[in-house]
Amino acid sequence: MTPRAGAGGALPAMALALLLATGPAALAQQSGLSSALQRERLAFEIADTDGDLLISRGEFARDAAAGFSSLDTDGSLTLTPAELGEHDPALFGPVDGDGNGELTFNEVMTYKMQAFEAADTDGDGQLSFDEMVGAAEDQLGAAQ
Ligand SMILES: [Ca+2]
Ligand SMILES: [Ca+2]
Ligand SMILES: [Ca+2]
Repeated sequence: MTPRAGAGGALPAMALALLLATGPAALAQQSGLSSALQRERLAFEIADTDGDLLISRGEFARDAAAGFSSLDTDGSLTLTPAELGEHDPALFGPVDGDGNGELTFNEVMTYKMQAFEAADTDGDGQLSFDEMVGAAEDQLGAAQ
């Protein structure tokens, strides 16, 4: 359907992992934990557009949508495996609700908002940095 490599250059192999990670964070996979934490902090601050040190559902959804569009290079509102680059099929499957091998915007957002609820351990409808880091660590642990 589309050329294999978009003109936008190669996305990191972990693009899907990043998109599907609980928070805007979860850059933790490639580097040591301390610098990963710094990057999570940065990602958190980017997502926290009103600067109240909490990620609301709206902020989370906006961040997820931005992540989706940055990956959806042909603007089809679906993510194909080619657009995702190298990725772990184990991450792809749970998100691909209808199992057709492509991720729609709705599939991704449904998955992301479930992740939000799971990460919101105190149930206040917002993610603190700690909640986000905790969820990212759970996810990394589960992915090992
Ligand atoms: Ca906020
Ligand atoms: Ca699908
Ligand atoms: Ca919370």
